[in-house]
Amino acid sequence: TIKACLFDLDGVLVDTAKYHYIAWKELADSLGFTFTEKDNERLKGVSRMASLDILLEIGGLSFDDAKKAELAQSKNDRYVEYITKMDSSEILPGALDFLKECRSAGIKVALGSASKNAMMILDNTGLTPYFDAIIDGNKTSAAKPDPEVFLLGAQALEARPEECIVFEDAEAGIEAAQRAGMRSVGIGSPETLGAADLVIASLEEMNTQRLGEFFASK
Ligand code: B16
Ligand code: MG
Repeated sequence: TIKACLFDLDGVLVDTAKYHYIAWKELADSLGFTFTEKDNERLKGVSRMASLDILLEIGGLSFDDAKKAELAQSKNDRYVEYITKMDSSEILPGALDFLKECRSAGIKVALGSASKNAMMILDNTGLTPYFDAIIDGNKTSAAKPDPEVFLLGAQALEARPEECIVFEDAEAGIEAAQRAGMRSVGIGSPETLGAADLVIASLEEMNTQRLGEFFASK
């Protein structure tokens, strides 16, 4: 049986990747190199400091830890300016209905995000009340593909890994789910998310009946 659904945030419930992109691009511009939307794909699901390392590698630059902390801070300040203005219109199609359905079907719901800004995004979009547990970048010490974020989610919901389904848009997130012993639904394209048990284009294609039917046969 399915007892819990664990959701990634960026790319699954909201599209904050575009704000991450603008903020990283502004940082790259200020450092004098180009950062493209394609480059930004490499940062999805990756923690803030690991993202900075990738960005600096693209720019061919290296800095000491103190300077890196300062750069990450300035990127985050810009990013927070954007997400402060988010509202419920930015919830991705199908996400709200599916969260509501999970709740009425008695399925527990947790967030499993790498973002340290997850709480602000959930509050601004009005999604906070739909979660029984919120595990974000402030509560974890290891980044995806480490399974920590999802194992903490399952623990908070008192569910066993085999009773959990993870919803993820990033390859590293699907790997994290697998390492946690959980089944997964990839949101995006089968080319990148082929390791997931099921891949759909968006949560618009999902409902609790389909979820139950698909995973009962697995
Ligand atoms: P922050 P998710 C991730 O969110 C983003 O996909 C990734 O691009 C970002 O670098 C990371 O959060 C950290 O975010 O700088 O706000 O702490 O997909 O795990 O919900
Ligand atoms: Mg994501």
